[in-house]
Amino acid sequence: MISTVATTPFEGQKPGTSGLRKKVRVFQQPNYAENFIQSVFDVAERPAGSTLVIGGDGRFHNRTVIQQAIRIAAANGYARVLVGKGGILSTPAASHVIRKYGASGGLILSASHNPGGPEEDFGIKYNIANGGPAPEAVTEAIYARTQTIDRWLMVEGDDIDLDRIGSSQVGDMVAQVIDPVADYADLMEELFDFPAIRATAANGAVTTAFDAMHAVTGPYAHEILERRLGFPAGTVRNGTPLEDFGGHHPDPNLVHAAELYDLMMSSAAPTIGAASDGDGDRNLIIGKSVFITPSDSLAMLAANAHLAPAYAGGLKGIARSMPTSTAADKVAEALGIPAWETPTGWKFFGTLLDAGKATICGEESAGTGSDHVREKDGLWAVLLWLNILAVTGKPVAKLAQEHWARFGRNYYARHDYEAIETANANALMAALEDALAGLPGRSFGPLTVSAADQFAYTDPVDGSESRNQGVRVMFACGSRIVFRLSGTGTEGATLRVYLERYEAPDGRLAEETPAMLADLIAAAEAIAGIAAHTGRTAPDVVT
Ligand code: G16
Repeated sequence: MISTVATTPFEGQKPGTSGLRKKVRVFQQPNYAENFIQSVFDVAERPAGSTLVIGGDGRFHNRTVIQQAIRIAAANGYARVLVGKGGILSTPAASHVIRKYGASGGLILSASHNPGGPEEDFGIKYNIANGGPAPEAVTEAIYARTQTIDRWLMVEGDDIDLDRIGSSQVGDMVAQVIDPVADYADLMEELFDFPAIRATAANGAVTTAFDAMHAVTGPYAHEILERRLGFPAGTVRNGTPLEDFGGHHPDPNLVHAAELYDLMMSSAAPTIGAASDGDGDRNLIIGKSVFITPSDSLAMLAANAHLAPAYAGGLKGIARSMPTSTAADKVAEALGIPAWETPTGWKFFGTLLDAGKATICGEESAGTGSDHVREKDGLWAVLLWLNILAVTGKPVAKLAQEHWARFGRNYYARHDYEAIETANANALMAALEDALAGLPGRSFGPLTVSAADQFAYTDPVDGSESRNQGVRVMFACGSRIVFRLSGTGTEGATLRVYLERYEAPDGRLAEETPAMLADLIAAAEAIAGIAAHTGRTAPDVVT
């Protein structure tokens, strides 16, 4: 039986960089999740008889919202939902399942790298039929609907058993619980040279440590790295998904994956260390004694992708988000393929991938992926690295040195100032915008500004426009500072300052990053008045 539940709109159900992210207690309010899910169904393109995919990263509140979503989907005319066993589907696996089974879309329940637990974060993201995050036109329509919603629909009935693979009936809809790992693992086996990787795992030529951070990639990594590729048991660390990620912050960076970093800098380091985040779309890559920045990883993967079977025919193009370093552009130039620069947010890559304009995409925020799905993919990046290591027989540090000697090196860091007062952050950005016109020609220490603007983007495929995507300050020497406010936080505002300095192949390629960026750090403070606006004299996180 279908019930209609009267409701009133909530303020602020506006999807950010990647879906709606709020504290769990916000989502626990009666009607809060229901309003948002119903708004999605009210605006989503979903022909009669559609299939919906539902899965999440296993964080606290995941199972509750999945049961709600199933009841609401059944009342809204879906013919079938596919749900990952235990409510689990990594974000890239969900993207694959949407594509493989021809679903009209999917709900991904995750707050990604944000902490989990009753006092922490939750999120809901809608992906469209291509498997990728809904583009801005759709998220804006969803938001508009949340502001006028007056009812949501549900089929009454018991919860379905999320822990048993099989089908059950919810009203007229079939709810099918699927193995969350199998389809994804099969896809990875198609893309990469598993026999070559397996051989290096068997003879010990390549060793690896993968930190799943008690998040969603544990089951995927156990299956792929240990069972299918034969790396020894124990290769996957923190491999059991926990609702609160063991109390940790499931963000694969040098701060939150410090244990892995320490291992990789020690004499006991394996060939490669890697980690992924809450929902499995981000990656961290550290070679023995060498951290590879996400921007460099994108460039190095693109330069060597032809060594993996899926990319042996070459790449169609490389796309990166604007704040990501320009290292990948140099690779695109050498390969004679286009380089695309998009706003922050994986959703902006979807049109380029669908149109065959790009094969590999990446972001400074630890995301890399390809046209195999429409999300960034943490384990994909790790497997492509393993494939490259297996085929070349070279250690990560050597690959990096050779890359920089050929393309030059983009020293890079991101400084985050977290949970600052929203009003102060907005004032900082407004002052920066006001100052833009007067910046060209001014010098800050040895750096002279050559151009400064607010990044705007016109999608080359569908012509849609996105403005105010971050302030760029470019210097005559080729260095760059970008300022923008994060769109994924749940507390106050987070200011991100992205610093980049390029050294040509005949330049200083083997220096320490902080020293190389010192002048840019000082210039960022002088230009933006970070301390004056925020009261902070140092970033909370440096990645
Ligand atoms: C999301 C988006 C990414 C983006 C990142 C950081 O990642 O999918 O495209 O780069 O947020 O965004 P912001 O700088 O606005 O916080 P994830 O892994 O959180 O879904």
